[in-house]
Amino acid sequence: MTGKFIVIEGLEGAGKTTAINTVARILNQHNIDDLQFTREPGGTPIAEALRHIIKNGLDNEPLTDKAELLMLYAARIQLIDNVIKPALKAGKWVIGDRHDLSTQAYQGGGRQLDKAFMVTLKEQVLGNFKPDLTLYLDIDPEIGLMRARTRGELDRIEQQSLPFFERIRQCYLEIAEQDKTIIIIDAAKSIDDVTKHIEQILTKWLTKQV
Ligand code: T5A
Repeated sequence: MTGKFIVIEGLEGAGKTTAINTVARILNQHNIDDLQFTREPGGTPIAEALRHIIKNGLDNEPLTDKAELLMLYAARIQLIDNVIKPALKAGKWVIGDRHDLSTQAYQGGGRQLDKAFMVTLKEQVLGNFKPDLTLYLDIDPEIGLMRARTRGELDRIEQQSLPFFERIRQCYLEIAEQDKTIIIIDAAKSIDDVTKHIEQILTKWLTKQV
């Protein structure tokens, strides 16, 4: 039996780290213990090197929006082919900290890259590969960035303006409304309430998988 791919999505400071721990705990309670954790961009040596450039830049050379997009897909396909697909094939369940929905929201909505180019690129790189379930933690970017700031300095992307993050949120919501595999979680609520909502959603979803 192949495993399933569950992804946690959301703006910076939405609470993805806590949500990932909650998902893992619930899977364990359902005797699903063989878990593979991934993060994007990243998760393989090459993908982690690309992550470093995407988040921090390199030697003050301007990173163009298109180059950023291509690096994200290069990192993603390294991760899919070398980690995610082999894990799923071996029956592991994969819990992803971000996946392609981030690209649609950040590079499509935030950077406003050409839609036709993005559609073609996605089709060419990913084909029909997609998560079985995505939990999108919806947060007002002002609140999310405030939470993220408590962690320390903001990286290259986190330093963008508020309208950039508002466009990203809008894009996340628009895509989520059209895709039944994406569930919206109100991440402005307390950690306890968010955790309870995730428990509820995931438990219900798991009963449909067996
Ligand atoms: N990116 C990524 C793209 O542009 N395109 C892509 O295709 C991909 C894959 C990745 C960056 O790359 C961009 C997006 C990102 O800018 P990252 O570090 O993986 O960077 O992602 P971040 O979103 O930056 O990670 P964060 O750690 O900021 O977000 P989290 O994980 O959602 O936040 P978390 O869980 O650490 O929470 C932050 C703080 O808030 C508190 C936590 O305790 C923590 O202190 N918190 C709450 N406080 C109150 N109430 C709640 N409900 C709370 N939930 C958490």
